[in-house]
Amino acid sequence: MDIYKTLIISNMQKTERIRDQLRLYLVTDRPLSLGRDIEWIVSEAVRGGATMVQLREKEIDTREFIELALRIKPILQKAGVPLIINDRVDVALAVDADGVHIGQSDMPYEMARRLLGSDKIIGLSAENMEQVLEANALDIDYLAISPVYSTATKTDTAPPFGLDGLREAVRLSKHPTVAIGGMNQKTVAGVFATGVDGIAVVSAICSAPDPAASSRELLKSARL
Ligand code: TZP
Ligand code: MG
Repeated sequence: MDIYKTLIISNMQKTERIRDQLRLYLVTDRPLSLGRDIEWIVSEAVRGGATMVQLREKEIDTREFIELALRIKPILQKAGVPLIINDRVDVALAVDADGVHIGQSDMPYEMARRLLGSDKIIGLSAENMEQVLEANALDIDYLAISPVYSTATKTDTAPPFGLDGLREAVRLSKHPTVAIGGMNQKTVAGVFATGVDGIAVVSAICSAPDPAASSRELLKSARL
């Protein structure tokens, strides 16, 4: 087989793998974890079926962030769940994470790709339909539609897409998609009915009394 065919097939395999991995995407949040360790939240979520994990740390030092990521990495490796670092390409490189998630005001996609290489996962947030379309020109691995619903977890967001907006974004995007903002037991069935590949969840897992059970319940409700 020629090299181009091989490359196209391996790209398609990566895309299909990421669609599966997006299904239940835990995004960590220290203040919302009710004093419990991030390691414990992550282990429990994975035990309950979480398929991807993003470490999102806005307050801690670089050193602490790296040490946390190095403690989380073996937990996820054992479970075959990718470790994604929010914003910090330097931290992702330092710990050899599986990828990064960047927002519209973080490092530009092309720079992140140049630093991380073609094998790593790079996810981007789109906050409006124009950004959904712009992302079609980029070789990102997934697109987060942000936010779908307004949420107390992050209040400085763009206006929410809502379900109709999410459905349109999924239709317009050529990338695997994940919905973020207000994903919980009540919203998950309607959200998956739009055709989105997954949900990115903060409070419904991090603040749940039993993060493993909550993860399991979310996946159960996601079954169409
Ligand atoms: N980005 C857009 S909304 C959001 C982030 C990080 C927070 C989502 O939190 P929750 O608790 O799942 O609604
Ligand atoms: Mg960011």
